[in-house]
Amino acid sequence: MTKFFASNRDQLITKLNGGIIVVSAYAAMQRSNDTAFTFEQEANFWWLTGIELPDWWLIIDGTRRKTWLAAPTLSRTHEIFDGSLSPKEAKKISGVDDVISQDDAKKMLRDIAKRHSVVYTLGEQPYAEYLDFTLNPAGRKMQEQLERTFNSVQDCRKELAKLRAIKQPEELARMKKAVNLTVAAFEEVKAKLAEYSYEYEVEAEFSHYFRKNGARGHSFDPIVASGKNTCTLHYLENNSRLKKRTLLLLDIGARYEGYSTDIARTYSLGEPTKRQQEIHAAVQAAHAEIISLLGPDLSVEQYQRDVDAIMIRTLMSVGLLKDKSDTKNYRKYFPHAIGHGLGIDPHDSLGGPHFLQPNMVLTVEPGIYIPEEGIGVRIEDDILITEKGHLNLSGRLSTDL
Ligand SMILES: [Mn+2]
Repeated sequence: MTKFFASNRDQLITKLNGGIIVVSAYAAMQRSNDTAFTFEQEANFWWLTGIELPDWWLIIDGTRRKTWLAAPTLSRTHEIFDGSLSPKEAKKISGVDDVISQDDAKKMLRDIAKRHSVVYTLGEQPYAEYLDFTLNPAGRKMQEQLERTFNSVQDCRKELAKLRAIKQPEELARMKKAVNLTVAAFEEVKAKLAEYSYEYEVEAEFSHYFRKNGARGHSFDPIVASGKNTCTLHYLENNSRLKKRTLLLLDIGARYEGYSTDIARTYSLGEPTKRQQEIHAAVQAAHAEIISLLGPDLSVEQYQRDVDAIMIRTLMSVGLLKDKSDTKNYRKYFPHAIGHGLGIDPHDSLGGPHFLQPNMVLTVEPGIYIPEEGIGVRIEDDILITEKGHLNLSGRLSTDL
C-alpha cells in the first residue's frame, strides 16, 4: 500500500496547487484512570500515511514535492508499555522522504514560514457544535501551533473529502472483503436465530465472526435491537431478552483492513404478525426502488426529491400518512437520512457533490419506525456507483424478514 499512500499525497498536492500541508494524527483518548481507548486513527491521516499510531505529524512541501513524518518523542515507559514505530518502519509504510523528530519539525516549519505565508491543515470539524461529544483535540492543537508560525492557516478538509469520495481499486478490493465478511456473519446469525435468547448473544456472534476472520472488529458500535428497541435509531444497550413475535433490527458492519461496512436487516423472531409483514414489505419495496435510481450523473438534489416521494407514498400505503403535505408525520416515521458515504469511516464524506460519480460508495437505508406499535424496520445496503449504473456490494444478502 506504500504506493497508494504516496499517490494520495500527490493527489492532494495537485488539488492544492503545491503549497504546504501539515496534518496531525489523532491523540490517544483516555478511557478511565490510566488506560486509553483502543486507538482509531483519523481517517485523512491514515489515507495520507498508513500510520496507525497517535500523535504523529505529516508535513508536505508541495512546491518541492517533499514529505516528512514527524515522530512524537516517547518516554521510555511509554515505549515499554505501548511499543513504538522505528523511523525505518514508518518510512516503509508511508513512503515519505524522511522521518524526523517533532522538535526538528517545528524548526523546519519556522523556516518554511519565511518563504510561505499560507499553510493547509485539518481544522475544527464542521458541525462540531451539533455533535454531542468532545472532539479529538489533535486537530485543534495543530491548528493553534500553525497559527503561531504562519500568517494564514487554511482548511483542506473539503479537498480531502472530495479526493477520498472517489474510491480507488485498492480501496474497493478492501471494501468488498469487508462487505463479504459482514454478509457471511448476517447469514450465519439468521440461520441460528432461534438459538438466541438475548440481544447480546447476537452481538457476540457477530464480534466472534469478525475477529475470527481477521477483521479489526466493528466499524461502529453494533445495533442489535428487538421489540420496541427497534424504534431507537442508535440503540446500543443490546441487553434485552428476545421475545417471540417481535422484530429484530440488526445494523452492523465489520471493519476490515482499514475500511468500514454498514449493513442493516430486520428479521422476525418466530412467526411475524400481519402488521410486521406489511411494514417490512413496504420498506423492502422502497429500498429496492431507491437503489434502482442510483447511477453516475444522478443529481443529488433530484435523488433526494425522488426518495422523499417514494417514502411518502410508502408511508401512505401502510396508513401512517394521510397526505403528502403531512411533513410532521413523515419526519416522525422516517426520521433519518436515506444514506451516507462509506469508506474508511462508516460515515465517510462524499465531499458535497452535486452529482453522483463512478467509484463513490454510499449506503441506502430506508426505515419505518412506529413507537406506538413497537415496530421498527430498517434495511441497508452498501452501493458502489459504476460507470454504467451501480453495484449493490451487499446485494447477495437476502432482505427478507
Ligand atoms: Mn448507515
